[in-house]
Amino acid sequence: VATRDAAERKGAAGLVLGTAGHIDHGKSSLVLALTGVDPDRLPEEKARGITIELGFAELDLGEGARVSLVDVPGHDKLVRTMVAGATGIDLLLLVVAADEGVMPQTREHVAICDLLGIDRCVVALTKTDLVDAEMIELAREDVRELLAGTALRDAPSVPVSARTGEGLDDLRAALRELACASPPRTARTGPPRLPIDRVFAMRGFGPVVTGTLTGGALQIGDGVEIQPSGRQARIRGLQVHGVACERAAPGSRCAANLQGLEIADLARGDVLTHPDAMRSTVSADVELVWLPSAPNGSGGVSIELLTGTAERRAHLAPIGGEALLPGARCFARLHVDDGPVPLLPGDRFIARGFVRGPGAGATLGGGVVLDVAPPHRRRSDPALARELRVLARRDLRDDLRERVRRSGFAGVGFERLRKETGADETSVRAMLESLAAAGEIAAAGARTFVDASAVERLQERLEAALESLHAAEPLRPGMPRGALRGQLPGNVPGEVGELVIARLEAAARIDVLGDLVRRAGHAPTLDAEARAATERILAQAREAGLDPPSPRDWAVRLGVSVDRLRDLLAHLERSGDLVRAPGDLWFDRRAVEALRGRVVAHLVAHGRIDPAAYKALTGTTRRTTVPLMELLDELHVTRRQGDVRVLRRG
Ligand SMILES: Nc1nc2c(ncn2[C@@H]2O[C@H](COP(=O)(O)OP(=O)(O)OP(=O)(O)O)[C@@H](O)[C@H]2O)c(=O)[nH]1
Ligand SMILES: [Mg+2]
Repeated sequence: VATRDAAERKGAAGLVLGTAGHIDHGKSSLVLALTGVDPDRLPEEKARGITIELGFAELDLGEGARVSLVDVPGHDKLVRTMVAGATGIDLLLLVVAADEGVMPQTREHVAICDLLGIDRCVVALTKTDLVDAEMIELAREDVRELLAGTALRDAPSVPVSARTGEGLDDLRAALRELACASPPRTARTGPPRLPIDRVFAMRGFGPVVTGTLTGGALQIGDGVEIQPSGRQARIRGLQVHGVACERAAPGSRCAANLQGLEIADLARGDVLTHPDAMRSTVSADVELVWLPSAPNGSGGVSIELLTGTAERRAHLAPIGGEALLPGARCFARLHVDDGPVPLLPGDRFIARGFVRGPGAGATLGGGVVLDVAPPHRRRSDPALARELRVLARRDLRDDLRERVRRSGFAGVGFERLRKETGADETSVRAMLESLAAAGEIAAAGARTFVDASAVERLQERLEAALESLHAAEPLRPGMPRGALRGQLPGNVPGEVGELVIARLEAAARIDVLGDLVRRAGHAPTLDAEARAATERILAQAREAGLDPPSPRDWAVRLGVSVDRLRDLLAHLERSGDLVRAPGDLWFDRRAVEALRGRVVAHLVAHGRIDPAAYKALTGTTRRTTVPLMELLDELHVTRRQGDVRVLRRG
């Protein structure tokens, strides 16, 4: 408990601040001056005087505000590492050396941060000890121009020197103000996601992974899954900024010691999450910003995809357009060439080319993921762009509404909706309930959801099917439930079919009688010919008494088909004039009732009746006596006991 409190006090539930800026502009020196921690810890970093790997420290901004600090490299060959660091940050510390002003990686880093949706920033105009006030103002103006077209345009700039310490308090104050005013940029709901930026072994304890945690919290003992491999492990230990803790909250720099995996099972770029929380994909629909400095990409462009801490070769192609136009914002389909990548809607990504350009280095664009399970539609299909406009609102209700709508007659399961949206279970459930209450979607069974207008179309289909049955065969009382469901399109699952029938019944559009379904109020009707036929059947049944002909013989006698006769017999059974017995026999109802009276009287007198006595009571042969004995059993008059029948109690 003590360690957990320590971790939470130390900004575990706080925000992540990241540096950015051109090589050698003093990012790491500033981190050291602010925190007392040198983020450049590798011997190679010391020897070359540059940052190579991401560095981490905890920054106390005073007045209880603490943030995690991620220091990135400025080298133009290490932009991928910069993106991996910037991906988890909430706030930006843009470092510009006052003696040099805006330089190529200042531009590229700013473009990347803008594409990542980072909109809270403080600019540190550093190395002020080397220049006069005029140079500081020139640098300030330079930065203002650079930020003008971005979401960072209102960032305050603070002159500072890491060497003399001048301006550090002002910088701290500006950062504190920013931290207190800012909501987190990365998700604090949904499944925990730790995009892994480092993997190493702890002797005797197995592998450790580090990253900036977003989404939900992680706890010691949690079962976890590595994406995209799907490998499972358990969290044996957790640290936030080097302090052991029970639980790491989203928005913290965290290290997790894993049980059940080898170092070789893990790599930078993987995502640690809860089991079954999300899946990886090789295609996604995205909202793309193509930088003004990027080339015209007609048909599609091969890119290097950077998302989270992952790097992939990929392909981007415009949706609903012919080309990726410089300066355009459009929808695009992303295809990952070398293996699935763990993504959720709302995730940001950077697209880089393979040559360095004058504007933002090799960075061509970037954007936000809208759909990690894109439908199989042509990119030119206008419906695709229409759906993406809805998903681009990034509103869970609209998102779920659209996913249920496009699932059509098939509907979509709860688990799939949860995984495709990346929202937590409670919110998804609540939102679906509210959509159902509003009549926009319908729940089929416990976990399938289908669009309300799709259900209506299916209702119409079934009503029409019943209508044409009644018109074609007025004698038929209805359609068996299974046959009726068979009238639905093949992709309609059973629970949706049942929902449609239940809705029609609730709306009193149909009557369900046992296994039979009919249009509400439909009564079998007889035409003149059928009426005449039934009258002849009834007369002959009365005459035959307990010895009626088989349906086959009867059909011949009446000169109708066996099917037709069966329809007529079934009709007379429903009307109560005939009684059907096992063995495909139809008896006159009154003859059966008379027999029942005789059998009961016999049993009252003798307690039991054997087959010979039964035959005497029916006055017929075995052909009809055995079915009649079974019929009275079925009617709960008698009960079989060995070779004899006895009276059923009650
Ligand atoms: N005079 C002066 N020199 C500084 C100041 N800040 C940093 N330096 C020097 O600038 C050089 C680069 O500093 P770093 O902090 O390593 O720069 P960086 O931005 O982290 O570099 P990369 O991480 O490689 O992109 C070092 O020699 C520092 O001593 C400052 O405020 N004044
Ligand atoms: Mg550095």
